[in-house]
Amino acid sequence: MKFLHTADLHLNITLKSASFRDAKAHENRIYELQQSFYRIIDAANEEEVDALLLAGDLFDDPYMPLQEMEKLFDKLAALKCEVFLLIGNHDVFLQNPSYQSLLKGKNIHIFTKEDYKVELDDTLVFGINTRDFSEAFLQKLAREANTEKNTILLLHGDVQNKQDDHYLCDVKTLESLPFDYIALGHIHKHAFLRSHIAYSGNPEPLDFSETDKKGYIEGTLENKRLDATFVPMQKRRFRVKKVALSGSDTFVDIVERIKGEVDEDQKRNDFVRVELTGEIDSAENLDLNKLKDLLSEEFYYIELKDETTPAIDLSALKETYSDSIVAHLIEQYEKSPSEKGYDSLMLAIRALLRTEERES
Ligand SMILES: [Mn+2]
Repeated sequence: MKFLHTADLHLNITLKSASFRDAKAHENRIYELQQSFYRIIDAANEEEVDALLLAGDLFDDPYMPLQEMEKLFDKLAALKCEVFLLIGNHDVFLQNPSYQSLLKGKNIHIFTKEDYKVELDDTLVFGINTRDFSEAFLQKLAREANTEKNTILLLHGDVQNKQDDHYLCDVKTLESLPFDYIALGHIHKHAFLRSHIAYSGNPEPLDFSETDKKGYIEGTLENKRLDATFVPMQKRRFRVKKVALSGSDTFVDIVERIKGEVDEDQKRNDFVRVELTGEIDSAENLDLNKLKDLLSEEFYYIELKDETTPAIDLSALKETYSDSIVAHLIEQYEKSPSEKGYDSLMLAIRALLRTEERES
């Protein structure tokens, strides 16, 4: 049997305003996230998979407009394959029986505590919703998975970090169970924790904390032998670039430096955050609004973060702190200037100035 595994689409999510200051960009992104789900549905059709595994958090809010649900249901019901819909921590509203009856169709399966197993020809598909998880329940399913048939288990939660609010159990426990493939959801970064235990991650990133490659997992399971691979598919990536400025950079220099740091393709398609570092002489050269306006003509999305530090004017300092250790250090440096010497001089001066600030 052939399957496609995806999770964490968070349809209808309100994206954090920090990443989307622009309302239009935000709206467009919500639309793109929906489109990514439809592209996955298309992929399931084109690849002629037998099962589409949705490992939780397909939705985001506790509510979902009925019309959208119906549209989505129609898409899923039109698929030629079986659809397995696990209820993650974000789509708890699916626990509501009226939603379930709306979504359940002949090819759409929602797991419950009682209906935790679906039998396809040569495969058993098991699922435990986030809210229903317990190790005892897991062991119960594991006993039923001791069979000649192929076995798949869907789970949604963390299996690596005990601090997570939705921690389930550790990977070693999962590894000890007789499932041939464990399809995980919840962690957005895709990862094969073992050759047969994997987070698919989400197919489109949500913000700047998700800079990794996105896609879904496609696999086949024949006579309990698994062959699974990650398939990249995302439309846009989030990219964080660091640009180090130096004291003498003019406004035009800074614009050119930023442009030079980003590929043409990335400018047109990606969400780019530029973190400006280094020392600058004059804050006037770093008018972020003016910079952003100018760059926005070439970038699909750009945001700037100022992490520069003001340059220190050595001769002015020497005068202010004449006959002090600061002046002495500067004079020592000026006798034999070097790049390394300059760095340690700056460290020393900043430390001294901070001490003085605290004392005054
Ligand atoms: Mn989750």
